[in-house]
Amino acid sequence: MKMILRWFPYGDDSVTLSQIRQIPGVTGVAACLPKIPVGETWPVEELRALTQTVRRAGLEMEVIESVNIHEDIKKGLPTRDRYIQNYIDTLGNLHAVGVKCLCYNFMPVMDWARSDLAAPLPDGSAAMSYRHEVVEQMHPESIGRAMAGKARGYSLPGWEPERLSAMAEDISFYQNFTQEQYWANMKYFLDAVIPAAEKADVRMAIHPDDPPWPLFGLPKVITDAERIRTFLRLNDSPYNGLTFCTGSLGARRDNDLPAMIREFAGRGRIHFAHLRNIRFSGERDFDECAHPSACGNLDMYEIIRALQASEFDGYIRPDHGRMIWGEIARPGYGLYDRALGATYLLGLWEAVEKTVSRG
Ligand code: CS2
Ligand code: MN
Repeated sequence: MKMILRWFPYGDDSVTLSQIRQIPGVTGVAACLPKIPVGETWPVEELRALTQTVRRAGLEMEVIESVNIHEDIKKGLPTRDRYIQNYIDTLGNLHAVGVKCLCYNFMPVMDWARSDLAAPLPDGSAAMSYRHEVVEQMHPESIGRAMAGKARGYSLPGWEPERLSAMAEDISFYQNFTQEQYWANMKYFLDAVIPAAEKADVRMAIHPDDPPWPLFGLPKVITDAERIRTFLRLNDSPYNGLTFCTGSLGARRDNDLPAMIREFAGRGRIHFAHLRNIRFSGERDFDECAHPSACGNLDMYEIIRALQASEFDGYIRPDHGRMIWGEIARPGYGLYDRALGATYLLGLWEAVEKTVSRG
């Protein structure tokens, strides 16, 4: 297992590589090239420069989060083949710089959604929160604009301005789309890309839908155990795997996270784990909270135990943290609370490991 942190290059992050290097036990980052338009090939020269920057700081860059998928691929338009070829070329370039794992998502139109990026918590910190009715009543474009307004000037991955402008049209495109059509487009993508991932030795790790239930009439895919089984069956290669995001999948109370980990990691299909905790405040409402089990509704001890029992050997990162101690940072991605989270998770990991090995 390797503990890493997400990091954004080119000054689009308040957190520096040297700060990350000083978090005990964190050995690398999940990075990205945020300026490449979605659908285009990631140039190998830029990837080389990025890897060198990360390595000079004493860290590894074995994980990329994310190479986003062009909407034409999700829609199944005839233009998709060109974008799929670019994706395949990107995989080759990732291999050339030593990347081992690629986190991506197949969510239509938008990535994650929240009703508030800085909701106050009782301890005086702030965290992202989700209130289903508030989100459903808003127009997606205005959610995007409201979120961007609270992003402290940093980019919001998955809510790029070009996506916002196409949002209304894209949402109406999917209104008469069946779930089967969406699976078929996904399979088309996987069958083309997974052989290239095998050749490049880059494990593909799809991120669950966040939140994991229908929103704005859009198809949803990675939401629960049954759908994940369907997804894994679309292409049986071990390179067709998962990013197991506890905060995303855990928002559905009927998802038994440790059982899902035992099933999917047991079959070698979890390559990356995003570990964060949430606190429920309604059936479809939750606040993000600090990582320890005691702070939220997810049992992090059982989650770590399930990962170890399944001989998970991938990457873990503490997912979103709260904004604490007056820090000003990209929502969810400050230094302090994620550093606390990494330390807590590493402590749990060590405790479980030693308890099991010593019987
Ligand atoms: C991230 C996602 O913020 C998050 O939870 O995990 O935005 C994630 O990076 C993408 O969905 C992966 O493509
Ligand atoms: Mn996540």
